[in-house]
Amino acid sequence: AMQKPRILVARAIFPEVIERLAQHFEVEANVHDDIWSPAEFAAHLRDKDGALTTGSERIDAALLAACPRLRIVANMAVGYNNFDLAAMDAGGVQGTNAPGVLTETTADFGFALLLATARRVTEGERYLRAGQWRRWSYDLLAGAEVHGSTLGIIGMGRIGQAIARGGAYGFGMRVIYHNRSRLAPEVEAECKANYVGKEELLRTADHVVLVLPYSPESHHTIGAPELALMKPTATLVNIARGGIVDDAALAEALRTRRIAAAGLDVFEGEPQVHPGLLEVPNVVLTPHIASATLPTRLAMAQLAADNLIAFFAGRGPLTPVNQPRPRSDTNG
Ligand code: 8YV
Repeated sequence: AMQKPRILVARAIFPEVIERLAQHFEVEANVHDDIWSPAEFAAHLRDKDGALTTGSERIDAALLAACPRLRIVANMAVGYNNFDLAAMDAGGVQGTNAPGVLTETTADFGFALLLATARRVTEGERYLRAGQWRRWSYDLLAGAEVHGSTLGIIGMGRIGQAIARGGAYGFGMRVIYHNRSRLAPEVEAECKANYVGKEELLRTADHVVLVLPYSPESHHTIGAPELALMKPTATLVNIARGGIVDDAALAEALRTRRIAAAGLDVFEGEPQVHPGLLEVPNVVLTPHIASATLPTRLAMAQLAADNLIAFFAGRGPLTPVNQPRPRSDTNG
């Protein structure tokens, strides 16, 4: 009889998704969410044909060399900067991500951070909880306008477009965007968004939202030179990836009020957070939760599972991120 493919589920996820995978595969799941070093991850993966990962497991040439049976890694995330695509292409390993299902939820959270940052929501809560609230005053925790302001979006994929629509239709914002490539005119019109260069965006926007994928090219898209271009009243929101922003430069810009405030869901070296960011009051910090609603996380997990099931059924992956050459069979 044909052996079922062996799948590793690298992190604790929804039991119903693991049960579904178990109907198709021989599954080893990290149900207790043990913390694995890269070497331990490799040890669990070495006899597997496929894996479901969550975006923090590095898939590179050394790992592929240790896992000769591996054919596919399905990321339960839209981002896939944990994949070394050149190594996966060369090694014949399919990568898939989980786009679409988290778009609106993640855009919602972009607004949660933007509103909390511009209107100083968490500063206000800390002030109240510390017993400092004695009386009304005209400028107490005065923030920046959101409605009618200029929203600058860097990275105009699905999530960027959802944020543009929310800003334009929900808050009457003037939306400008920068992206590697310009959107089709009908998409620009639907998002009410105008394409501008990065410098113009940084100089003009009242609120800058980062929603671009992380790659060596997008490393430190926002550093000291870019922060220097921004308005002193501007806010910066990062819901993309740590490493898109130079966190040390941002902490300094917040400390010196070079910009007014920032809202950050992702960090360089997370879950570590740059100590300079923890010291300044004008930053809202959240632990990488922009996609965190249970319906959305379930849809992400199901899409990762769908990719594994379709791939091993010979129907091809649903949401591939590379086109690997076929891997030579080394099962013996
Ligand atoms: C995930 C994310 O929660 O989709 C992404 O790219 O960053 C988040 O939605 C995280 O990657 C873990 O899966």
